[in-house]
Amino acid sequence: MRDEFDRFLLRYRSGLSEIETKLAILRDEFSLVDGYNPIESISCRVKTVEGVLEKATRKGIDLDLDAIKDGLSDIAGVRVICSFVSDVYRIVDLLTSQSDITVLEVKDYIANPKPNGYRSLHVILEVPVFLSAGPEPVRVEVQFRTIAMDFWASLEHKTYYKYDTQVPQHLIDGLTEAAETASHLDSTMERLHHEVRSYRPPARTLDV
Ligand code: 0O2
Repeated sequence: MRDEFDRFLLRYRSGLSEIETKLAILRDEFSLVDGYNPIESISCRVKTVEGVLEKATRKGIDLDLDAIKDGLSDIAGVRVICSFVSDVYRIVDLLTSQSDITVLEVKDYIANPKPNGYRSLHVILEVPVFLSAGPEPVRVEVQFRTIAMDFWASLEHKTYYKYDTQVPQHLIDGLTEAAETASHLDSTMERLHHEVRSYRPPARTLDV
């Protein structure tokens, strides 16, 4: 069973490599052609066997590989951190319009934040992985966020982990307020960024 599970997870690791390569190519091209890199970082993880079994059990999914494959969308996860909200949408468009990518679901928590203030854009997609037996579609969850959204989500996650869901109300309120501040910061930074990018310095005259 363990061997079978390791083979099962290998597909997800391969799917992650495919997506990571696509994103790295976009990042490198932007850096070269535009002189500007819209992607701050890309991180990938495949859930552990224990993590997969725990989530499947929690969601009432049968513990067989076919049911797990159908029932869980985040066995393979990629997180893409962008500088600005407009970069998030630009990279999402460029990735999801590639001909070998099938988009299964988009959850836009930037346009529609969660009540606690969580903001990110999640895309669940399928990418083909070419194994010895032929191509196989592999499901990957890609989370896109800005630096400010990531800063907030990391602290919120740590808070819930530490208090084991019994988070005091003043911390919940503080986090919701901080989410508003982060959103405001994103808007301000985006505006400043556009102004700086469109600035053309006046032509210098030569003093002879
Ligand atoms: P981990 O450890 O990050 O993988 P799902 O539970 O995925 O089947 P759901 O809740 O509809 O279904 O999915 P959603 O809303 O797309 O959220 C999935 C992932 O988004 C979470 O994975 C988190 O990584 C992140 N996320 C969603 N909501 C929040 C939030 O309020 N705060 C923070 N910090 N992260 C959030 P996991 O499996 O919960 O955790």
